[in-house]
Amino acid sequence: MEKLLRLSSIYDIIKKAEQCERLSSEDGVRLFKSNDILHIGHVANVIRERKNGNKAYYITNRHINYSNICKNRCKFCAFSRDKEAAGSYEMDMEEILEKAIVAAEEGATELHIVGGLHPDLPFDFYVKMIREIHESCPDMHIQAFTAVEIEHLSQLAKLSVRQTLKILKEAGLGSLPGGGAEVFSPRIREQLCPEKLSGEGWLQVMREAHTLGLRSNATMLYGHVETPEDRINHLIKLRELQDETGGFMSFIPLAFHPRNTELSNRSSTTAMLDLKVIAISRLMLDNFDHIKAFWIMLGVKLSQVSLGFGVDDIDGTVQEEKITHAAGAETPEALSVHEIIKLIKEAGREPVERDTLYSPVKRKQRDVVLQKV
Ligand code: V47
Ligand code: SF4
Repeated sequence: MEKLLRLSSIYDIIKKAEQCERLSSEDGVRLFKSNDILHIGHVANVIRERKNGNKAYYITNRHINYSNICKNRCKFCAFSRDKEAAGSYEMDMEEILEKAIVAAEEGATELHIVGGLHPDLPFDFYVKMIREIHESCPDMHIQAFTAVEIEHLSQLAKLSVRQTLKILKEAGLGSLPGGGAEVFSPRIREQLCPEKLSGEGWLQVMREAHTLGLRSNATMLYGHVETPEDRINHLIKLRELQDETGGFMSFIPLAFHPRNTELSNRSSTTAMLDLKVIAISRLMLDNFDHIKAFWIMLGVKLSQVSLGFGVDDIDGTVQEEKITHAAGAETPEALSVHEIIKLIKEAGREPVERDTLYSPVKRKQRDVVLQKV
């Protein structure tokens, strides 16, 4: 291996990463331009094992996409609809609460709640949603609203982002998911999602959340029109904010699904790109504890393989995710805990059920057997 590695054009970068030296943007771009996936993956795996040992995390969770009505028109999104358009929907409070209660009864520890930027639901609706779920399911962690939604809510409430976050936190919000980050490059945002909160705006919402004690995830949507340089700049911005706040829990690379979007002429990501993005993210984000494979987007099989390429978390049972499925994802709607455990064990890893904040969940054996999801 060492002999082969010496012949590799990225030998110096692999050695740097192995010695825990921080990689520069030039290093990152060179890694993307290399096809030496086995050496990149190997060193990402070394770092992953130093951070997480042999553990592979999963969570029992449920997604609630409360509405697909959105005033933005991101070109990569197949989920959103105008209010009057065919296929638009919004769940009422009763429906949302029922989904939350059923999820709690079925053993979920987390609800992942996101939706479009609805033009006329009032701020009170969102606060009430969090409060009522929190009151009905006090043990459930509510991870809700991307930074983009938070900014939208602050405009509805005519309050600062900080004040908006404080009110939501008091109502029971536990943490923020990592969506809406896309790629921070202003050039790409102008091209794909000009109405969306800017990259700097996204980072500022996360900064505010972290300083209020609300932790969050981070994402990057890749495989559309971005360049390796755009990806690396994105990762470096995340790394800088993490140095400042330490508030990010995990990073989730999101593979673009083109079907039913304005970019439907583009092809889906390849396994080579998916594994490179995962492994290079693990190497660049030296201050992130966790790299998560969202199996819904990555596919179940590649998610399993990714456990040897830098990933230590394969998300969870998910249930009823609509955003990727609207864009043609062929993955199932949900995986059972038993299926997730089998995937992890077959990859030679030790499955650990975690809660949102990465504490292990202890269940009685009987409860695991009875778990419906
Ligand atoms: O913000 C939209 C992306 C995100 C498409 O925090 C698309 O744990 C692929 O952020 N193809 C929402 N992606 C999902 C998300 C997420 C998912 C799982 C876990 C977590 C977490 C966060 O999905 C959006 C956008 O970046 N997206 N359209 C598409 N066609
Ligand atoms: Fe709206 Fe989010 Fe879809 Fe953009 S990605 S159109 S903000 S739902």
